[in-house]
Amino acid sequence: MSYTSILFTLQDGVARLTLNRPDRLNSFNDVMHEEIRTVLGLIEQSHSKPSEKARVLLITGAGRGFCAGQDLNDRSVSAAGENAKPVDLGASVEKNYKPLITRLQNLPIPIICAVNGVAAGAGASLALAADITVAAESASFLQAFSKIGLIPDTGSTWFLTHRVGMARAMGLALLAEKLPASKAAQWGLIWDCVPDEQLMPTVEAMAKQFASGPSKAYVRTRQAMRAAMSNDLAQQLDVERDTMRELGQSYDYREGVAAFLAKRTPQFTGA
Ligand code: T3D
Repeated sequence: MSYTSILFTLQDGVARLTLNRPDRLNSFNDVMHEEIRTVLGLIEQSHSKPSEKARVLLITGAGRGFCAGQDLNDRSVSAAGENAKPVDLGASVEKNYKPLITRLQNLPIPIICAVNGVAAGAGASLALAADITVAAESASFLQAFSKIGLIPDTGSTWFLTHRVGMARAMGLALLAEKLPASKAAQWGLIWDCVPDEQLMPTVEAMAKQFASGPSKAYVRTRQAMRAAMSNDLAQQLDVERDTMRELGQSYDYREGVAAFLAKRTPQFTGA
């Protein structure tokens, strides 16, 4: 299948999605949203075909930016234009941005985001929606929304407050200053910041690890960690008990223990 706004491959369990509108810093337009929906569908369907099953999703951007959020050329209205019919941004969020994050969160595989350059607006939100976000040293995160009279969306109000606390989340949202990747890592907003030339080798090694790892344990880990954001300890201990009961029945658990005892590398299948 060929795409105009993204690149997509699925090989050896690794689904690679590259946002590909470099002249506009990979900002989102309707075509890009549609194409992303298509590939998320392919990833979801791949789970019914074990031979082509995606076991990790790696997202990055083409060119010097990661993603600059909504393409503002599609939002061009004169501030003074009395006759201009304003775009219903709520409808756009409902159609495009909300399902994007919901679907990513529900994918049954880990998601790695390689932030190769500036991540602004909904582009920053997309980067934060991954399970593991690694940024190049030259990259930055910008909650650009207040500069155009909006609030952080695409999950950013949630991701920011949960990851860096209210004081920093509020400062990022209201001041709309670029946060360098190194500071984002220091603050715990992302997993790591690496030298630019190390970005792709780092995430590719992680992707390989996930593609040959115990996939069921990964998906249950994502779910349990997210549940912990709203559960109390007693509820979370129940989540852990129930999940351990389930995973204790899995092939990968038996294989993991057998391999440990035999001092060999485990051959996980994701089953
Ligand atoms: O609308 C809805 O549906 C609701 C949902 C909204 C979600 C959102 O994401 S709202 C926020 C939208 N994004 C922004 O406000 C960010 C706008 N961009 C910037 O602030 C800056 O471009 C950056 C800080 C990201 C990067 O700055 P810099 O100096 O590195 O690059 P630049 O020169 O500004 O941009 C390079 C080119 O990309 C430039 O085009 P040109 O002059 O070379 O022809 C620029 O216009 C274009 N570009 C960058 N961001 C966007 C964009 N074009 C359209 N839309 C963009 N968002």
